[in-house]
Amino acid sequence: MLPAVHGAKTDEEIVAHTVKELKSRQLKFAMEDPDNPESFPRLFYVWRGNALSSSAKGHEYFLKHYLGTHNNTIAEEVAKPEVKAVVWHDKVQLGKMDLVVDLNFRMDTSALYSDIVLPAATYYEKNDLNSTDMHSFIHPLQAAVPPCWESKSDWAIFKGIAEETSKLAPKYFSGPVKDILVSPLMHDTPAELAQPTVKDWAKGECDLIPGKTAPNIKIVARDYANLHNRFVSLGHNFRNNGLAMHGTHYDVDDAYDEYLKTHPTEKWGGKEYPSLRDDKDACNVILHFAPETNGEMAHRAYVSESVKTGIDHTHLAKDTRAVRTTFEDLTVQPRRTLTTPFWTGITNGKRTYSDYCQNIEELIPWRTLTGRQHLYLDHEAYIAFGEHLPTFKPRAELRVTRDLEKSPKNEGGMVLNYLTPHGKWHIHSTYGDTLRMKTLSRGCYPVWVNDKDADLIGINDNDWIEVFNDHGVVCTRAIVSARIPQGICLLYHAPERTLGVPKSPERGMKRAGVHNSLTRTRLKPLFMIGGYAQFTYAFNYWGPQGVNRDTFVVVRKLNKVVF
Ligand SMILES: Nc1nc2c(c(=O)[nH]1)N[C@H]1C(S)=C(S)[C@@H](COP(=O)(O)OP(=O)(O)OC[C@H]3O[C@@H](n4cnc5c(=O)[nH]c(N)nc54)[C@H](O)[C@@H]3O)O[C@H]1N2
Ligand SMILES: Nc1nc2c(c(=O)[nH]1)N[C@H]1C(S)=C(S)[C@@H](COP(=O)(O)OP(=O)(O)OC[C@H]3O[C@@H](n4cnc5c(=O)[nH]c(N)nc54)[C@H](O)[C@@H]3O)O[C@H]1N2
Ligand SMILES: [Mo]
Repeated sequence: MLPAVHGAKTDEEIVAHTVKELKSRQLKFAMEDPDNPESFPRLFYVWRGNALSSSAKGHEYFLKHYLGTHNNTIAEEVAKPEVKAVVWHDKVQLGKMDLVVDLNFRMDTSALYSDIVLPAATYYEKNDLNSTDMHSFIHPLQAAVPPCWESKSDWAIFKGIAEETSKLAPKYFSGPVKDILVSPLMHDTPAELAQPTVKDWAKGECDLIPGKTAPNIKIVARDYANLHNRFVSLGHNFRNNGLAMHGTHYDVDDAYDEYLKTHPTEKWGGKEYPSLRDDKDACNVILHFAPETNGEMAHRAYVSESVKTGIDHTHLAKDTRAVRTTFEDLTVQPRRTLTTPFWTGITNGKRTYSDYCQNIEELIPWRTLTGRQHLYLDHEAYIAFGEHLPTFKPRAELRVTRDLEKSPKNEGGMVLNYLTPHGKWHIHSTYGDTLRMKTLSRGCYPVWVNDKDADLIGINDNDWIEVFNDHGVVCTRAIVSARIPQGICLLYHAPERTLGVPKSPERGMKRAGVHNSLTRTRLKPLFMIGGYAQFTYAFNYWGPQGVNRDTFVVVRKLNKVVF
C-alpha cells in the first residue's frame, strides 16, 4: 500500500516520507484493514511451536480464516457494530495464507495442516543449546547418532533455506532492496518513558513521532543474494554495537577481534567474519559472548550497571571473571549460568537461583516506574479499568461472551465454565502422545467434570462426552472427579488432532477438535498499553495475549462414538 517514494534517497528521507504519508492518512498500517488482500500475512513459518493448535486460542478460526479449510465453528460474525478503528468488510476472503511451512520432528497438529513439513533432527541427532529460566543450567543437545533419513538440524534447515534463497535472488532482484520496518516501543530502551499518557496521533491528539507516539520506523536493507553469506557470518554490527539488556550495555569489539583469530572464519565481499556455518559454531558464539557463560562479559555488564546505580556491583563477577565456556565444556557436564545483571538471582558459589536477590541485596532498582515493587499501577488505562489495585472481578457472563448463541443448550447438556490449565502428562502438546503417558490417562485427552454435575446429566466416569460451543467441539472421555469444583470442567493443555479424536454428531459428523477448538482470541486491552515503564513491550514478557478463562461450553453425553 506504500505509494512510490518519489525522489527519496537516504534512509532518513524514506522515514520522513513515510511519516508524512502516514500523517496525511495516504498510507495506512496493514492492521487498519486486515481483511484487505494486500494486508494478508501470506507465509507462515512454524518452528518449535504448534502454532495452529497448542498456542492457537481459537483453533477453528485459524482453520477458517488462515487456511480456509474444514472447521467446526458455527459462530456468526457479531463484531460489526463494535468495530470502528479498522475497515470492515462484509465479505471476507477465507484462507489468507498462501504457504504454511513447519519444521518439526513430530507429526503434530500444525504439521498436519502444513503445505510443507521440514523434518527436524531430534535432541540426540543434533548439536544445540537448551536453557530456561526455570533452572540455572545450560544443557547441550548432542548428535549421538546422525539425523534419521532426510531430517536435518534446525540450523541446517534454516541455512539451507538461506542458501536456496541466495541462489534464486539474482533472478528476482537486481540488487539489495530496502524494507520499511516498524517495531514496537521496546522494554529496556528510552521508549519506556515515551507515553506517560495515552494519545492517538491519528485523532490529532499529538504529533506522529516514530519511537515516541508511534512505532519505531527503520529502513532495513535486504541483500537476498548474500543471505546465505550473512547467515553463516557473525556480522560487524555485532562487533561495533556491542550487546545490551536490562538497560546495561557492554562492548565486544576486542573479544570479537580475538575470536576472529582463534576460530573458523568466513571470507566474502572482501571482509572476514567469525563463522556460523556449523551448528557448533553458532553454539560457541553464543557461549563466548553471553555474560551467563563468559565471566569477562558478566564483569563488563556489571561495570555498566554500576555506572547506572552509583554502587559498585563488580564483586558479583569477580570470582568468575576468568570463566569461559565452550560447547565441548558443556558436553563434559552441563554448566551453571553465571551471575549477571541480565537476571535478578545470585548463583555465586553453590547458591540456588532465586528471583530478585540482586534487587534486595545490591539495591538495584526493580525495572518498574518507581524502581520498587508495585501493588498500585499508576497508569490511566489501569485506573479507567479499575484494575490499578488488586481487585475482585466477577467472571464474565455468558451473555457477554456470546459463546453459546447458536449451540443447543437444552438437549441433555449442561452449561459449564471451561478451563485449560497446563497438563501433568505433557509439555504443551509434546510427550503427551507417547504410549507411556497415554497409558497413564485413558489413552486420550480426557475432560474432567465434577461428580455432582456429572450425575445431573447422566455421565459416568470414563463415558464418552461431547463438549461444544459456537467456536467448536471436542469429543473425548470424561473423568468424573470431586477434585473439580461444580460449575466448571477442564481439559488440560494441549491435545493433538492426531490421536483419539472421534467425529462429532453435534457438528454433522465432522471430526472434532482440540482444547483450543472451544476458545477464541480475546485480547485484554490493558495488555496493549505500552511505552510506559514496566508496561512496555518485550517479547514473551509484556504484550497482547489471548485470554481464555471466561469460556462457556455445553457438556453432553456422546452416545455414538465414530472414528
Ligand atoms: N487454551 C490454552 N491455550 C494455551 C495455553 C493454555 O494454558 N490454554 N497456554 C499457552 C502457553 S503459556 C504457551 S507457552 C503456548 C505453547 O504453545 P506452543 O509453543 O505452540 O506448543 P508446543 O506444543 O510446546 O509446540 C512445540 C512444538 O515444537 C516441536 N519441537 C520441540 N523441540 C523441537 C526442536 O528442537 N526442533 C523443532 N523443529 N521442533 C521442535 C514439538 O514437537 C512441538 O510440536 O500455548 C498457549 N496456549
Ligand atoms: N508438566 C508441564 N509443566 C509445564 C508446562 C506444561 O505444558 N506441562 N508448561 C510450562 C509453561 S510454558 C507455562 S506458561 C507454565 C504454566 O503454569 P501455570 O501458570 O501454573 O498455569 P496453568 O496450569 O495453566 O494454571 C494455573 C492455575 O490457574 C487456575 N485458574 C484458572 N482461572 C483462574 C482465575 O480466574 N483465577 C485464579 N486465581 N486461578 C485461575 C487453574 O485452575 C490452574 O490451576 O507451566 C510450565 N510448566
Ligand atoms: Mo507458557
